[in-house]
Amino acid sequence: MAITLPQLPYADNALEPHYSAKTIGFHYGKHHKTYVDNLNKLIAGTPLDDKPIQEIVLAAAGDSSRVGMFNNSAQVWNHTFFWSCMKPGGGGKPQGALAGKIDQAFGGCEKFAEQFKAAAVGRFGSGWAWLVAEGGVLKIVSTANADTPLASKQTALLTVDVWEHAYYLDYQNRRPDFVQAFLDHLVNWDFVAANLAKAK
Ligand code: MN3
Repeated sequence: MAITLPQLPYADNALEPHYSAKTIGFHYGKHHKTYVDNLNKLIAGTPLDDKPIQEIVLAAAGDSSRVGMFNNSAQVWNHTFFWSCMKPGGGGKPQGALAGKIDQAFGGCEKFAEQFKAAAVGRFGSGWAWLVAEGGVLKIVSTANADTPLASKQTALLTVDVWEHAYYLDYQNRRPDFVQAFLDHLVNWDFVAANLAKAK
């Protein structure tokens, strides 16, 4: 069994009141865990069963015989990444080199926030909004369902999960309010800056 559910980087109630322990209980404890369990069934006894999660995602991406493996592995990777994109007392403004790159790409962090929110709110149905680096340039993209920038050779810097399971218990149908709270109170800019430092 190669893939395990990673530990959350904080206590399940640490993001309250913006993201409740109840939501974490279902989102991490049920949804994320189910992707891990499903993936382990799909890779058992195959050459991928001792491979790291990134390798499984890339091996399954674009392979029509491995759609289930792609969906479950990408969701495992996306969720693990998403938990680190938040921290207690997060939000505020990016600093240093990251702030410079954001200014360059979007014309300031307020403009970035507007465009990121528009991508998250405008994603029809289930999916994700991302800040990515590609060829040294920052971009905002959104992906449907399990799709991930990892499969598009983009370096993920930040993501927000906009599947209904990510926000419905706390925000019901108000996805824009969830994304605003994510930006104002939850984003872990130190994690984003560390991802940028590793980007090619
Ligand atoms: Mn989710």
